[in-house]
Amino acid sequence: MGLPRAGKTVVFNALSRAKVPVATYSAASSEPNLAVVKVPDARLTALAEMYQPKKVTPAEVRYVDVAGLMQGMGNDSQAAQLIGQMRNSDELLIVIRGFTNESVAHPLGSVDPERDVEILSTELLLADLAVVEKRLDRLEKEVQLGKGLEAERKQREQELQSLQAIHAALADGKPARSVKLDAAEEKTLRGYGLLTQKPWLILLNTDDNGADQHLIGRLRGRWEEEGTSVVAIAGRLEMDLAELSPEEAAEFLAAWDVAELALDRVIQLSYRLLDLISFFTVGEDEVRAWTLPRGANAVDAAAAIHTSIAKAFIRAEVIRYDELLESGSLANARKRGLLRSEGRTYIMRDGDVAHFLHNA
Ligand SMILES: Nc1nc2c(ncn2[C@@H]2O[C@H](COP(=O)(O)OP(=O)(O)OP(=O)(O)O)[C@@H](O)[C@H]2O)c(=O)[nH]1
Ligand SMILES: [Mg+2]
Repeated sequence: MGLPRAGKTVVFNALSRAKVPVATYSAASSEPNLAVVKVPDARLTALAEMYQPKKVTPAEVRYVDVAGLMQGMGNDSQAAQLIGQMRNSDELLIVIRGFTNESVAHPLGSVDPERDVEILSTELLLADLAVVEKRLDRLEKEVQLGKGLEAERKQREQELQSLQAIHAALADGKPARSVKLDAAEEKTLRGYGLLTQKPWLILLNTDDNGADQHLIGRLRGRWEEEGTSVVAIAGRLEMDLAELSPEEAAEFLAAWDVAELALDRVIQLSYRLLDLISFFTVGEDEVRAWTLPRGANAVDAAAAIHTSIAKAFIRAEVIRYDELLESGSLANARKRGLLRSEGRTYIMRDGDVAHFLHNA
């Protein structure tokens, strides 16, 4: 998301290696563009080299490229549709215009990335405030009436308290995610899809010659905290490079004196901000990365592969991917005692290679 003509579609094309037409003029269509992007992962590549499997399956991130958000867009139907599309996401990738381009007018007349993040942040806070106030109104009445069973009343009171805390934060200009909630409260509130509860990746879309490091420093100072990251990408350059073969792209990078594309880092960052971990399964048929929320246990991991494996779970054989690489094979790792046998409650760690024994 971002202001009109910030280069959202350009960044989307770069990330997804897609070729959605880019408008020189604001042509905000209400149909979002969708792309599924494979997450680059050096660990998966190394495991694939070891196993030479028929198939390598990386983790995926789904990107949605939406229309521009205008300041004070208010309640018209286009704004409502846009906000709705954002509410359904797990994370917001906020594209900020950092490039100068005489032929593309900035909707506010000048290029000023710090101002633009403030404006967008305010719009997102206001959108959340509207949702929270509406819900608070109803909830307060319901709590007063005190209908229902004891458990229901308790739950409503709990929700009221959480919402009041979030309301106070929002009114104070702070995101909903700044309010610490326990897991149960967070789950209840997640249903509202609050935009300031989601992690944000603030992406400065720069000129071809890269980012002003002072500006990046100031943006990081102002915005970086748990659940928010700032990163720069030369959107148009990377979109053009993403269309070339790897060899041609390497030549270009050398000519432009650019060390590497930001693209892969952006994809990895957008994955990591969600507090997900990857575990791997290996074999001659397939080497694959699987995605889990941090804190998931061995049965959750089995369920990610198939519910029948989780149901018939006996135990998991687990090894860290670097230990497996060092050992050269699972058989060697077993001989060296590195292959651990773990039960249902084992908490999966990022980079585990797992094999599940089951009686399904
Ligand atoms: N020079 C330069 N121009 C860019 C860059 N990124 C985008 N543009 C130009 O800015 C214009 C708008 O880019 P889009 O990607 O369509 O912007 P958008 O945010 O998707 O715009 P809307 O969807 O209309 O809100 C296009 O003419 C792009 O070529 C960039 O990094 N450098
Ligand atoms: Mg666009």
